[in-house]
Amino acid sequence: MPSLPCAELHLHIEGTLEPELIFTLAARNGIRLPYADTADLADRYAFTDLQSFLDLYYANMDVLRTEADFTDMTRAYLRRTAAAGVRHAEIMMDPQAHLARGIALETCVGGVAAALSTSEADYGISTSLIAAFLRDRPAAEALAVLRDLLAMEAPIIGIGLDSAEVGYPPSLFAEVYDVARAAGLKCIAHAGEEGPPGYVREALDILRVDRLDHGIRCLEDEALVQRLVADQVPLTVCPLSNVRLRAVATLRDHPLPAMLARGLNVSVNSDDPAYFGGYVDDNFSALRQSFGLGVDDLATLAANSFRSAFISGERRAALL
Ligand code: ES4
Ligand code: ZN
Repeated sequence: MPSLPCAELHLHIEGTLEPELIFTLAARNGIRLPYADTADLADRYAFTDLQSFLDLYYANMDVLRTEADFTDMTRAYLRRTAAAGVRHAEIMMDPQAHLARGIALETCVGGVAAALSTSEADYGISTSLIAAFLRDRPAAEALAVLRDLLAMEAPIIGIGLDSAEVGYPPSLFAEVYDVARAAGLKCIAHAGEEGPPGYVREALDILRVDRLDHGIRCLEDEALVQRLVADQVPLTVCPLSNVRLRAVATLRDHPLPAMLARGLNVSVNSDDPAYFGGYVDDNFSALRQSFGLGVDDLATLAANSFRSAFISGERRAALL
């Protein structure tokens, strides 16, 4: 089956670190890993919820030390996702996770941005960068990092909000989003992954997001669904992620077909492909297998990804 051309809008670059690259970077940086080999590491990818994944995700990032490490990770993702059919990617990174380990913003942002700056020439993929803030750390820290990113004129087009959701409602980050919006940045946030529909409402009403990551729990609130449909708010859905983190029991239980049927603006994305069983093409294959999605639904999902991307009309026309 040929890959479906699409845009990837929900992707954590640190979640693309494959076991092989983790071992390569550890060796390069003289780091001893607590795993015997890549198979031993991969055996630990049996997650029970979001936090059980995040613990491993943050631990494995420790192999990222130099600007070249960030560049190599990003280039590996671009190479793989080009084969998946991705023509445009809006890539999130977690600066605070690196700052907390003593890695400078210039190193982590500069390393990822270096790979993105030549993505079109190297891989035929247009790209942009989104700085995500960790909602389980203080909002004051997020605000300080945002101000640093603005001061250094980091090449970001927007901000996101990720990490442990329950107990950390969007409203905590109102000021961060106000500053970002005033600076001309797009506003995106994870909401309704593990958190309740009320968090989706807060992301809309208080953070005034342009796009929502996940949002699947919106279905528990009919009035909220109607609002999301009316406004065509983009929802970046990640089916294999939801299965691996047990937001849904099995892929057959995934609400994506129901969301499509309701007329929600949903796209298919890979989230943390190295951890969740695959890239965008793998997500589409699994959806085809579980639901037998027809060409109309697949075309809608691809079209939704392009119309929900933060790109010029000119670039969109070239992609369609
Ligand atoms: C994440 Cl799946 C997911 N949810 C929330 N935060 C994240 N960071 C990386 N992957
Ligand atoms: Zn995510």
